Amino acid sequence: MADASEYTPPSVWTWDKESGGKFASINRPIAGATHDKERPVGKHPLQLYSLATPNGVKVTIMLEELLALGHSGAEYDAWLIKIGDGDQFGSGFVGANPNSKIPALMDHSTDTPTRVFESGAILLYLAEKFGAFLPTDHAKRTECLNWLFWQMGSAPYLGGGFGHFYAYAPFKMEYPINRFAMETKRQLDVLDQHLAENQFFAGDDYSIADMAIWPWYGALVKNKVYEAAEFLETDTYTNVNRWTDEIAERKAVKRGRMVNRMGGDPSEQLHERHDASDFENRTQDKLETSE
Ligand SMILES: N[C@@H](CCC(=O)N[C@@H](CS)C(=O)NCC(=O)O)C(=O)O
Repeated sequence: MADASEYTPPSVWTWDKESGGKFASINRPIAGATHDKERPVGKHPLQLYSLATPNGVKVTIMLEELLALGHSGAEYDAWLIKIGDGDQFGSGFVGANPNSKIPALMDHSTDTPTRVFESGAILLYLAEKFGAFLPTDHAKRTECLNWLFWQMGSAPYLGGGFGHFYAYAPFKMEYPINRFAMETKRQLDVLDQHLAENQFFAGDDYSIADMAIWPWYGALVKNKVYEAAEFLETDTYTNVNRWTDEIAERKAVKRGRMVNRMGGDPSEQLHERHDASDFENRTQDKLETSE
């Protein structure tokens, strides 16, 4: 591949399947299904099709938080979508999310099943359905939504920008790494300054805004994504670290992180979740020793 500085764009872009980078094999310039595959449906009202990336974890944390509050209608089946294998391009998944990205939710408790895609829309849908983790006071609700939408708009600069060029691109390029490191540090400072004055993003109460932001920025400051904690000096964002630690201690967060997880400690990987008892009986360490 040519050095980045030598590239002159042609007059018409063409699809270079060998462009390199960690996710090159699943990137396509066209939408839609590549193969027929039915969407599995389990016994619960909510059917989640996902993987434990930061966007996936937002939703499993919310579902476990709702169940911890006693909302039995939030019982769910979580089906594994292996994005590295192209499961998101199966016809059933595309029916739930035409954008072919996890997470996607189907609510079978409505007259006809309701599809919900985009993690922020899923969090909002569940918060409204169960009347939880979204303030009812209009000003506080607005502040919660401010931060929810901040996350949806900002994280692509962290993941698709900084994370891609720092950790996944086939070679290191100073220009994009500088540009997105600058933006990522600016975002961390936005969060840090807000958390200096507030326990949580919407004020005193933990909400869907925290559930959206924590899997991305909490993971970044604790060096769980991109191995960039030293490079970005994430320990200097003391308020973000305080908030990250506090949320990590929640039981529902610990459970939510495990669902659809394919890597790390086998005792923290629950590939699919179809019953609350799966956390005790069906983590990978248990399945491997029973084989
Ligand atoms: N804005 C979307 C982003 C979802 C997203 O980027 N999902 C990634 C995993 S974190 C994915 O499914 N990638 C597969 C692909 O791009 O083909 C959301 O928040 O739901």
